[in-house]
Amino acid sequence: MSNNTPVASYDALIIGAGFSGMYQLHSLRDRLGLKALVLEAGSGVGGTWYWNRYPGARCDSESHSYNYTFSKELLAEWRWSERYPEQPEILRYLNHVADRFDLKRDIRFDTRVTGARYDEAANLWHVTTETGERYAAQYLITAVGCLSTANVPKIPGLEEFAGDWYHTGQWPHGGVDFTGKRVGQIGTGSTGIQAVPVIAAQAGHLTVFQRTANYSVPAHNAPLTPEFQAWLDSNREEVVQTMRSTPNGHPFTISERKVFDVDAEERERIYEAAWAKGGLQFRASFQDLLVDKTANDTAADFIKRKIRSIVKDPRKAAILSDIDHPYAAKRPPIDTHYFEAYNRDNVDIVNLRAEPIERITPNGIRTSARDYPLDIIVFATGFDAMTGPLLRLNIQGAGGRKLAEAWEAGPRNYLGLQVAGFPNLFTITGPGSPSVLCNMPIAIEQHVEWITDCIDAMRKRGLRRIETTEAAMDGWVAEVNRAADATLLPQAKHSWYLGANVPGKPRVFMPYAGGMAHYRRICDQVAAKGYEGFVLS
Ligand code: N01
Repeated sequence: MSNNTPVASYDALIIGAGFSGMYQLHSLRDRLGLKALVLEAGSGVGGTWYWNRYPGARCDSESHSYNYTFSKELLAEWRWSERYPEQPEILRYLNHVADRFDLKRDIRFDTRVTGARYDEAANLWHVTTETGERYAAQYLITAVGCLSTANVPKIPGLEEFAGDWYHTGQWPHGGVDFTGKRVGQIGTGSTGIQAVPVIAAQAGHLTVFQRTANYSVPAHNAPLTPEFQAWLDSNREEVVQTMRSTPNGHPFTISERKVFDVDAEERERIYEAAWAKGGLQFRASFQDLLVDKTANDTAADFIKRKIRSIVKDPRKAAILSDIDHPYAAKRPPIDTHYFEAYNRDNVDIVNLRAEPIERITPNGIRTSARDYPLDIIVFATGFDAMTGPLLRLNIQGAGGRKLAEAWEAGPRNYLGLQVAGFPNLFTITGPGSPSVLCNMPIAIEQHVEWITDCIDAMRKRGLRRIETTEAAMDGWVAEVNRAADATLLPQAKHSWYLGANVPGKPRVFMPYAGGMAHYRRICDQVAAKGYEGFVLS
């Protein structure tokens, strides 16, 4: 970057043009009248839905809940086609929103942020991009998502592989032709479980390399009927209210009954009905599934039995049902014929716990037991979640202190929104926020509206700087830990919630597990008390 490059000045810079960045732009520009700009690495809007174009990519939230709720007109005019929206349809929706609110004129595409530095004297954030552009603004708002930094494991030999390899989160826009190919897929998280049946239907042969067996519940995707749409049209307000009042931001409520309130026969009937209905609400069948291990065991046992009854080959069934963590302690996937795919002759599973990967050779994958010749390797290996997208921005706060240093032992912040020493920086869906434990658009809207209200309040009072304190961060970190420890979530030792999927990453439970509605109340109280825990000047 040349120091002669002119600096473009704004009131606020927003990084990322996904669900959060788009709404943040609309709020600051059209509600507060600020001069705001979004810097976006991709060539279009969409964030997650711009990059994740892998086979089978579909949202696990039901379509009628996976949209913005801030505009009644927008809610009324958009029609989803299926129970769970597919990636291209979500991307169409986000483009529709961008066009409807004329957002694209204030988004710089193909612009990857490579550095952000706070200038204390001027109370300005200086932002630089890969192509050497320079921007300055009073407020810097990251809208980079929680799962946008691909985790490609450092397996020796990858660079020598003679075939093609892809990470699901960086999928080629033109797609990948698997016809007749020998495909190896590493990873059986939500992504891998969506991809397997679609790849299997096209590939010559698919070998799935599984490190940790996973639960999954059928999605039962289907076209939305005119009857459902009519019901939705007349119950929209209620649906939105339900989403805003439930812990996970979904349009269904969690049952008040506990697992052992009913006898074994009744419990089985309830699980069968939830299985037949499908989707994430399986875990809402009882209120204590995520807090009582003995209660959770009943759901875990039910799903393991389902896996063994679906998968015909006892060897494959044993590998797939050998699950070592409580149900939903890792993000629970939902699927479209995932376990059924293993009944195909062209699909096999390798248990990496029994035969770990040793290296990648020019011809494929070598485990401790044998070589698997492959033409294509698909890495469905997830992300450097929550902290990864923020740390790669190279953020430096007051006194040149790097965010990477401040977070050396794991993320510390207040409400998931601000870090002491980094004034006027807001992190939408940062670590310590409910975000990934919630239906994302609901979590995002709350953050964006809170940040917008905060900036509005500051401007009305003639204030120019907001910064949280170490004490407020200590209190919030303790609250994040308390909330996590009240659940079974930390018991899944290898989950990305704990950063365990990335070697060397500090093991800290990152999302706030206290529930979205509770979190919203805390944030509202903080604002009502004049932004308690923040210093404003
Ligand atoms: O990633 P993951 P994901 N060797 O981290 C394995 C959201 N999402 O992309 O469990 C071998 O869950 C890893 O094994 P292990 C959702 O929030 C949403 O699937 O670490 N295997 C695991 O099996 C989700 O939770 C939707 O032992 C390795 C897999 O790769 C989040 O994104 C759809 C390995 C990674 O699973 C991330 O899901 C999809 C290695 N070195 C995703 N490294 C929708 O709602 C990793 N693995 C649409």
